[in-house]
Amino acid sequence: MKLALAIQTPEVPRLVPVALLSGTLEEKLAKAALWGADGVELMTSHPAQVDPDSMQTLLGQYGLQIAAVASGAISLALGYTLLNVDPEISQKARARLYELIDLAAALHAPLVTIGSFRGKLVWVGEGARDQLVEILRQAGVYAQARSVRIALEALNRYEGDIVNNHVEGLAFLEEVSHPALGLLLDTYHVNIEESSWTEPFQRVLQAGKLFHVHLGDNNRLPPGKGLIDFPAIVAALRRGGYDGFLTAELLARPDPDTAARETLTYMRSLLGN
Ligand code: LER
Ligand code: MN
Repeated sequence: MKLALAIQTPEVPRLVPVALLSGTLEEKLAKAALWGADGVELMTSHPAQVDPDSMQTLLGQYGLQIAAVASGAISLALGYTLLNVDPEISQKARARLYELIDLAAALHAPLVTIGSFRGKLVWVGEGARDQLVEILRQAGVYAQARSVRIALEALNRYEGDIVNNHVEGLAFLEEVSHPALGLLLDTYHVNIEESSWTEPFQRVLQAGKLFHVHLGDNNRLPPGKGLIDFPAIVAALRRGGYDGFLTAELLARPDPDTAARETLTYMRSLLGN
């Protein structure tokens, strides 16, 4: 298992509350490498503005991999969501999703993540679920042709109204029925919606659908600062053969650098590497 930090790219017009590390992009990457991360997860709002060549050069300079290209900054900073009351905004979000996939392909990143960027069923009403199924199936076809996968995040009930937990996630994936689609489990959301620390990870791994993991304690502080049983979760991931990334995506408290450092120190001690 590899450790990554979620960071926002320079063009995002406002601070993303769960993005880590301070400074310029290069300073962020230097700190990530210095403090022992294997990679970064890029939160971008304008994927077409990110130059993949200079990004790859910088990453290579610091020996970092890309864990994922994330969509959260698009909904947060621009209000674009795949499901939206305004069909024009939905269309813009869809175009952005294809740009995220293009960027992931250009960077050889394994996946694109979709959390709050999906929007809400309640905003659209009748037909919304089928609409999302169709959007994701078509995006899956586009992604697969570019060797990119899409990880749909199980989001807590206060942030989403479709796929709140792993059972709903696996059922939704059956509807989408495309191999490029899988699940992202975020320990912060698991804490709110699930009844076991280990079962969600075990079940999704058994289904071959655990594409990605986000880390944050129950209070969204670094792992080890709250109540979540991270040793049990890491053991379950190990037993299930998970060899992907664990990305820290948590509140920048007391500041974005300390939160990143504390996460890496604690998680390295758990992983024993
Ligand atoms: C938001 O709570 C979250 O976990 C992100 O990964 C999705 O936008
Ligand atoms: Mn998350």
